[in-house]
Amino acid sequence: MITMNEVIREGHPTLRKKAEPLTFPLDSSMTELGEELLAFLINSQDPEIAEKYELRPGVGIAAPQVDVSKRMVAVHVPSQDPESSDPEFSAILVNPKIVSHSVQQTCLSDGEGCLSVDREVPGYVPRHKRVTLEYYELTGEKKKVRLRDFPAIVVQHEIDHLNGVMFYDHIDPENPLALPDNIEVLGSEEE
Ligand code: SB7
Ligand code: NI
Repeated sequence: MITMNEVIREGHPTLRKKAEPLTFPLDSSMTELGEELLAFLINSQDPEIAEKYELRPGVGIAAPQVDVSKRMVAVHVPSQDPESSDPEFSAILVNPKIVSHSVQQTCLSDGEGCLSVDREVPGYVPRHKRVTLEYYELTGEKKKVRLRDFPAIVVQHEIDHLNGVMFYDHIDPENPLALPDNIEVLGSEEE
């Protein structure tokens, strides 16, 4: 089981490397890692399990964050509708790639955080509002999905990890709360 002990933190060189693409068929160690990354997210969002194992809640995690420099991430974004039990977007993404995106940008009103960053970093993180994402499932099946708003932001944060980019690299160092022209600010989750 993945816990916070397996999550590497800022300063670890793997977080600044470009991760390697995977080739199919995946070996079982990679299939298992994908499933473990998704299980971590689901566990981290369960208040009892999260408390018991001291997990920080997360909606995404990338393989480099557990020191595996491969192009794999898991995303588990719960539904905004508390009545619905199906997540808004939940997937293990292998070799994910944004093939097109909107000109329109968005950002979260509370900024972003990261499981690999044990401090609050204030500031807006501009992201594409809509993305078209191509990726492979663990089986090798190719998928193409369109995402917008929060799920699109999460996928951009995770793909950044595959390229050695941290969320705060996008924050304006002169004025962290300066908003680019025409950006839409998204109320994060509880709104
Ligand atoms: C806010 C949080 C995340 C993504 C986008 C906005 C995920 C945080 C967890 N991670 O560190 C995943 O890399
Ligand atoms: Ni992160």
